[in-house]
Amino acid sequence: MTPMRVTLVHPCIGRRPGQRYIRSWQMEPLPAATLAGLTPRDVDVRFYDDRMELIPFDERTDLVAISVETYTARRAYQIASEYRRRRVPVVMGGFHASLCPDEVARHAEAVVVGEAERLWPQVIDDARHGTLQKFYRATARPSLDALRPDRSIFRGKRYLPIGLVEAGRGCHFRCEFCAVQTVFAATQTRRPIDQILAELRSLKGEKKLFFFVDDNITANLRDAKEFLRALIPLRIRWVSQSSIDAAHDEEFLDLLVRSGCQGILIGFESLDAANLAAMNKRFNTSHGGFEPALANLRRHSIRIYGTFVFGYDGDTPESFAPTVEFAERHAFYIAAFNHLTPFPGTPLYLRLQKEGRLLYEAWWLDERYSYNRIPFQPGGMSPEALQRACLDARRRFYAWPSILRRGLDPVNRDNGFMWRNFFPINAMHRQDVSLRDNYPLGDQAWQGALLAAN
Ligand code: B12
Repeated sequence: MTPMRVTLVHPCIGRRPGQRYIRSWQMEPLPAATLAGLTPRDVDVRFYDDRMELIPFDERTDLVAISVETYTARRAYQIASEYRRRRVPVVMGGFHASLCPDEVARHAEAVVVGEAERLWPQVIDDARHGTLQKFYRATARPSLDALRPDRSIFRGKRYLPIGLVEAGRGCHFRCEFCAVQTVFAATQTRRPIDQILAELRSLKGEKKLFFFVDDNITANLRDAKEFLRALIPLRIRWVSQSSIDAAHDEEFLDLLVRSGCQGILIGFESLDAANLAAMNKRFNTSHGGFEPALANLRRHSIRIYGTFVFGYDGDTPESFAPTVEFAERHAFYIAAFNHLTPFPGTPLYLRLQKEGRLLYEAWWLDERYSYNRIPFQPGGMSPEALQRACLDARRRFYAWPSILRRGLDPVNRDNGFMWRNFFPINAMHRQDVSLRDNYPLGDQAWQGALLAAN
């Protein structure tokens, strides 16, 4: 008997007609490896990454599983239509499926709402018996003990040589705009340390840098410290994401250095205290705020990926220049200057909807919408002015003189590996500024109407 075959698909955001997808930031997608690891051994698993290869829609398969984020929803629905035309059932999961299950259900035979760990074996079993249900809902957060990502699906594909590893999932903060707090109800789960260490050891030979994809590696500082202590003997290099409040803890800072931390992504979001209060992110200003925290991180040679968001009501055209100056003065390794994005289901989305400030019914599906457009009415400027000012901020930060100045800063030169990579990484971001601007959501060359699921 031919074994059951499941085809996993990681969609891209979209595509301009006749052009390949943007080549930057192509890292191994963990959701696919996680699902592959949860799939029974007797199932034949295929994997296609829409960002870098053509999906062979005519290849035989019994079930297609697509991971959907809000930005990739349009493209995911196009892919689902292709399979539906060939009568292959499609199951969708991921952040967007968890935020908008009813919308996703119109494009998928089955929707997994929430984490897959406890639900995926059931989905496979039901698909095997032709009894797929419409919804599979996680009723509680699953333990991460059984997580065994199967990275063999990535063989032969050209990804950045970075090892993406989960140490934990979720964050305890309730920032108004964040999809993570919405999906995980502001809770965090963690993997047993010995399992993370075993995974890291198995990858150490092939990966020069690890990225712990945790939403906030310091969501529980005591557990984070225990994890960092256990990391020290491995002698790896790693980066992750953290809230800034941890940068006031000397023991934590010391453990960061000893465990091989090279850089931390920190969501500064805004220099304006009223904006931070509106986003429910007042903790950013605890212990004297950004300056002492950044001085501490610098003293320990921790590089910073600073992220900022513009469009809260306290922002005006005058908010941008001081923010870019701040990022340059502190010589951030890289930085993001994003517009505020109302992801469906978040408290921010619900508030803007109530205030009548959403400019599209569902921006992620709207043909008029493209990457970087502002989907809501800001308080302190027009949507167009906000879009332009974000673009200008990126252009300024990634202008060559700024790259050079930041690259020569002692904190960025402190480690040979990170310094060698500073210029290619900044050059990639510089190129991305224009490549991603107004990028289409969905493949523009895709023809026809989307086929709805039953
Ligand atoms: C790593 C990461 C990235 C990496 C991507 C690396 C790569 N592989 O190429 C980088 C840095 C490039 C990145 C970029 C962006 N990201 Co990002 N990223 C993450 C992060 C931190 C971790 C993702 C991850 O691997 N998680 C581990 C996996 C195993 O967990 P998971 O995805 O939740 O999957 C579980 C379930 O959702 C479910 N599941 C997932 N897919 C499927 C599919 C099926 C069929 C089933 C059954 C179940 C299922 O099962 C899994 C196991 O339980 C998440 C936050 C997060 N907690 O997930 C944000 C996150 C996914 N990113 C987000 C965003 C917005 C972006 C950007 C758009 C940012 C920007 N403005 O440019 C870009 C572009 C994204 C794109 N699609 O091109 C948002 C998405 C929100 C949303 N509503 O969709 C998130 C949730 C962060 C946030 N705070 O809101 N990102």
